[in-house]
Amino acid sequence: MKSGEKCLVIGSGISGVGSATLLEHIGAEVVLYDSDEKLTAQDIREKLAADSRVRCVAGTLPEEVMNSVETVVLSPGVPVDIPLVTELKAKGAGVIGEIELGYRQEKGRVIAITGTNGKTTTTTLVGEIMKEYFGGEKTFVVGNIGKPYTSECLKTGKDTVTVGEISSFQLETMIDFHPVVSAILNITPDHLNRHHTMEAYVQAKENITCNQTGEDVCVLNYENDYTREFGEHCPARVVYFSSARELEDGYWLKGDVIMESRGGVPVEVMDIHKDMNLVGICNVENVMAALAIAEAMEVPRETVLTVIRRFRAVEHRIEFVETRGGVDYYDDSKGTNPDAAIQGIRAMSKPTILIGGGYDKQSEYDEWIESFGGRVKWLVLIGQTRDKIAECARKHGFDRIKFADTYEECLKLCTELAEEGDAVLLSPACASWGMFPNYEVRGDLFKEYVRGLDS
Ligand code: UMA
Repeated sequence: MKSGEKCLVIGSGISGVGSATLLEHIGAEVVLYDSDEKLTAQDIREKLAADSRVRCVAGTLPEEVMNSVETVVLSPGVPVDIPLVTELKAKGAGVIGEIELGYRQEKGRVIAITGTNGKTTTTTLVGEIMKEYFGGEKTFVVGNIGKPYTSECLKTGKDTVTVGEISSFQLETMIDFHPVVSAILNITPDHLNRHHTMEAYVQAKENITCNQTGEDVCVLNYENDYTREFGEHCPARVVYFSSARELEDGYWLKGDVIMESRGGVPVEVMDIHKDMNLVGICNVENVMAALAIAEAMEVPRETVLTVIRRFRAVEHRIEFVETRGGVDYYDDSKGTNPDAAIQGIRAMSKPTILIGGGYDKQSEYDEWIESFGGRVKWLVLIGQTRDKIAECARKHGFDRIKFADTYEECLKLCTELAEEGDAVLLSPACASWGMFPNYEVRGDLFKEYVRGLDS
């Protein structure tokens, strides 16, 4: 990126603001653009520092900007194949994503974690491990987790470690991005409205290793067909983990104990009940991935175990909220696709009133409904997908379904339906968009409602 380079940042969310601010700092001539017709240039300007000289544009992009742009930086929510981007490319502009832009200023080592599910928990845990060993001021946790890379990258140095949660949206636009350790936790259908085909989604995930070599490490799940097969042609040295079988090399689960094998020699690492506070097999997999990543970063095992022992659930991920009137309430608002929501259901041990439905990502709900396995007492549906889910549930012989028009009505209905000894689980299998700005707001409102109930 040279000084004076004409850059266009598309999207004025947190990634766009981070990118525009970074680009201005490094001397580029920046336009921050948002296609949302409801925004004004002034709305965008207010998101930037008062002394920022970034030019803000909302609605339609002027022809003169279109013709002069040299580099386009896409926010993760901006699809790479929209007409605007195609046209800019045809005019000769280079297109990168926000993570790639951040990486170009990176001076230290990078750990990058992706996967359909588990990436926030694993990234948070790995971040805690790195902070414990390398120090809080030397560790940066960025990416899809909610902290734009571009807002942290200038603080990095030779001895820092950046831990990135990287989504498939962010992986579509990588060029130089090169983590020393990467992980693909699992790949199951998600975001197909954006990627169009499963092949394209898998390709985006695998892109996390696009610049890795045999000197780097890639941690993969042996129990997921896509990631296991990818291990056979992955450019990095592969370390597998498995929750279902013994591995000659890698991390695996033997009863309640996580084992590590090297050259067929197994050693006990930790007990999944005594040494961790997280529930569900998905979290055992996340912990195994974190163990493998930490090993690749040469963090002493005792330090890793100390952090795992004190680590608690990430907010909105099968998070226990309160017991009210003998009913346990769990917030799994992060269950934004069927596969994540299956993990939520599996973690329940009581009859469960389940809240489902939301934004339509063109997911299939069959496996989710099949995972109910007698645990779901009532399914309360909200949002755009409610009819599609109800139809799918009935097809699978499940008809204990209620509909709610508003979130408030839904929460009240759950409390009415729940009896002492039951659980209420918010794990919608859908994104929150359309009803809420994000899954955090959906989860926070749930928790606020529960905490306001009589105990
Ligand atoms: N916009 C345009 N043109 C478009 C599309 C969007 O101008 O064609 C504008 C919108 O009007 C809006 C802005 O872009 O003003 C939003 O940009 P964004 O959607 O990229 O949102 P950010 O606030 O920058 O947040 C993004 C990630 N959002 C998405 O991937 C949708 C955040 O992940 C991430 O935390 C953040 O960058 C920091 O890296 C959220 C997410 O939902 C949590 N991720 C998906 C998921 O986890 O399933 C992938």
